[in-house]
Amino acid sequence: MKLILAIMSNDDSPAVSSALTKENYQVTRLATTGGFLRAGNTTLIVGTDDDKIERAIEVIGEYSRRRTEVVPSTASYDIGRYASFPVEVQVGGATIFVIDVEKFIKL
Ligand code: 2BA
Repeated sequence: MKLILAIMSNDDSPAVSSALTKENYQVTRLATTGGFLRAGNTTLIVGTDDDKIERAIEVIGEYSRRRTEVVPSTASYDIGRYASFPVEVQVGGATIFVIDVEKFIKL
C-alpha cells in the first residue's frame, strides 16, 4: 500500500477530489498553506494499493493540469485613460509525493 500526498490549488481540489471518489479512491482533504507564497492551497491524502497509484496520478493530472488563463490585469494609464488589459497567467498544477505505507490500521 502507498500514500499519495498531492498539493494543488484550492480551485482545482473539488474536481480532483470528486473524480478520485467516483473511481473509488478514499480521499482526505487538508487546507494547507504554501511556505513560499504563504497562500492557501489544498493537500489531498489518498491511501491506496500499489497497482492503483498510476491511475490516481492520472486523475489528479487530468483535473489539476497546469494551464494558461486570461485574466484582466490591474488598470494602467494608456491612450489618455485608465484601461485594463487581459494578461495570460499560469494556474493549476500539482506537486505529488508517493510514500510507502508500513502499516494501515482502521480501528
Ligand atoms: P510549485 O513548485 O508548483 O509548488 C506549489 C506548492 O506545493 C508550494 O507552495 C508548496 O505548498 C508545495 N510544495 C512544492 N514542493 C514541495 C516540496 N518539495 N515539499 C513540500 N511542499 C512542496 P509554495 O511554497 O507557496 O510555492 C509556490 C510556488 O512558488 C512554487 O510552485 C514554485 O514555483 C515557487 N517557489 C517555491 N519555493 C521557492 C523558492 N524557494 N524559490 C523560488 N521559487 C519558489
